[in-house]
Order: sequence, then structure tokens, then C-alpha cells
Amino acid sequence: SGKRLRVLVDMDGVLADFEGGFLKKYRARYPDEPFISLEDRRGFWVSTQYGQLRSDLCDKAISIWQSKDFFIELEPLPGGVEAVKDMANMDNTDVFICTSPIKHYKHCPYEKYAWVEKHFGHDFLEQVILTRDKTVITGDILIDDKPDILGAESKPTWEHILFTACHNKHLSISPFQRRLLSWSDDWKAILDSKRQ
Ligand code: BVP
Repeated sequence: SGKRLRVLVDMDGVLADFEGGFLKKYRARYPDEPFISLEDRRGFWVSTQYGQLRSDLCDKAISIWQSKDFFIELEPLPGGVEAVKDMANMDNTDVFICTSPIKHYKHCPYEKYAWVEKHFGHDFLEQVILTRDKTVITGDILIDDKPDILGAESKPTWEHILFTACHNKHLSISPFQRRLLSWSDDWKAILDSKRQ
């Protein structure tokens, strides 16, 4: 009963393996440069941590995700596509994929749509929201691996569920913030907790 539940699901780090895709292509393109293993990743911004390793590695990191075919070739994270399809088929539930494109727009926005079409089908393109500011999008839940989601709206309507990723797994979060450890975790219970 009650109104429909609106779930916003992030793409990079939640549905698509940005970190794994980055590391694989960085090592292939820069085989003689140092790299950061996924175990050693800290902080949301890959470019920041590479810049701390050696200042010129920031631009080398950025060159990877600015390249053609980076976003379309990202592998799906385990269970994510199936979970979102299941979610979209639940009664009284609307699911949107809510993702921030990079400002180097030559390939990324196109490839994000192409990735959704490839893994969810053409009809699911109706559910895509590209925005650089997720706080202005209304929803009940936002499942996202970025610890701090800020923007123009200081009181977003959604509850942020932190999706565990290599860069955030060591973070201690407020006892009021909830995590989804992976798509094997009980996402249905989190949705049910928000239903009227
Ligand atoms: O398009 C992704 C990759 C990019 O930021 C966007 C994050 O989107 P959401 O997951 O928040 O929807 N991105 C960019 C940088 C550095 C840019 Br300079 C980075 O280090 N990590 C990263 O994900």
C-alpha cells in the first residue's frame, strides 16, 4: 500500500566496474609506471590518489577514462544488473540509473547510454538520469559508492545507501548511514524499510 517507491542506482562502482576497468587499462597503457592496487585504494577520486603517488600520474589516470571505449567496455559488477532488473519488476517500484558523466563529454555520455542498452535493453534507456548534481533529483533511496554526495540541494529527498567499494570499505560512517555491502546483500530489506 501507499505510494510508489523510487530507487536511484548509481552506475560507476555500483553497476559497472570503474575501478577494475581503470586499473586494467592504466596498466596496459602505462606498463612501466607505478599503480595502486585495488586493496590500496583510498578516497573516491582515483586521480587524486594517483597524483599523490606522483604528480604526473594524475593526468595519466584521467587519460584512461577520457579515452574512447572506456565506459562502454566496463564489466558489470556481480549481481548488479540482475538486481536492478528484479527491482524494476517489483510492484510499486520505479528504478532509475542516476550517474554523473565526466565533463570531457566526447565519449562518456554516449557510452553510458550504450552500456545501459547493452546490459538492460533499449527500453531501459527510459530509466537513465545523467546529472552532475544528484541532490536535485528526488527519490526515496540513492544507492551510491561515493561517501559524500553534495550539491545545490542541502536536504535531498533520498536516503543515501553507501555501496561498498574498494575505496570506501575502510571508512567508518555515521551509525545512521546504511551500507549495501554488495548486490548479494539484502537490498530488498532496504527497499521494504522505505515502503509505506
Ligand atoms: O563518470 C564518473 C567517473 C568520474 O566521475 C564520475 C563519478 O560519477 P558517479 O559515480 O558519482 O555517478 N571520475 C572522475 C575522476 C577524476 C576526475 Br579529474 C575520478 O577520480 N573518479 C571518477 O569516478
